Amino acid sequence: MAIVHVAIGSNRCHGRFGRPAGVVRAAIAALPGVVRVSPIIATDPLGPGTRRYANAVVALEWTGSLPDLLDVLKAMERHFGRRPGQRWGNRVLDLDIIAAGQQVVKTRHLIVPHPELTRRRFVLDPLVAVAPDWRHPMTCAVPQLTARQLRARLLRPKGRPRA
Ligand code: A4P
Ligand code: MG
Repeated sequence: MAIVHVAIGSNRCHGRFGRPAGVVRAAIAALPGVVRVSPIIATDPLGPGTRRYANAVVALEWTGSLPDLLDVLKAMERHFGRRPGQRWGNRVLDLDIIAAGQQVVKTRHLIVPHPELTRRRFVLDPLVAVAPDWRHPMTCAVPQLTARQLRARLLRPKGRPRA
């Protein structure tokens, strides 16, 4: 059994679930094995999106493989009405596997930990809420940096050395 962290994003309304925060709430209710839930936060779009996002991170217990979980997440995105479109474009639901303990996966279809995780406040803020002490298995620092430390590093003004 692995604890997997999944990031949830939405910046389009849904006919039944309403505004993006309602879509995220519905996705949290539909995901299997959820054991921890971050607050749902409103964030400015990164990339070509034109609307604000609702973002959250959950921890879930998963007994299968990570590719199987990705299949479940992609099926859920389709079920919520997501249609293929522009990369990073507006979407009703985006589900990304952020981390799975210390597992590292690099295939054509799946990269874990998510490669953009360390650069995104809309992922690190809710990740810190559910797993502040999770350690990124691939940072160069020894010991490897926790979610809380990665967030502090991202927020530190550029060029200012650590105290
Ligand atoms: N894929 C590889 N690794 C993973 C993983 N760890 N989790 C592959 C999920 N999928 C993974 O994803 C494209 C392909 O990535 C998948 O088929 C899968 O095999 P997608 O969801 O179809 O397309 P996408 O989401 O447009 O692309 P991508 O690169 O996943 O974008 P991101 O990283 O999801 O970013 N701004 C705010 N404020 N909040 C957001 O949530 N999200 C994005 C999308 C852009 N700007 C945002 C937000
Ligand atoms: Mg995605």
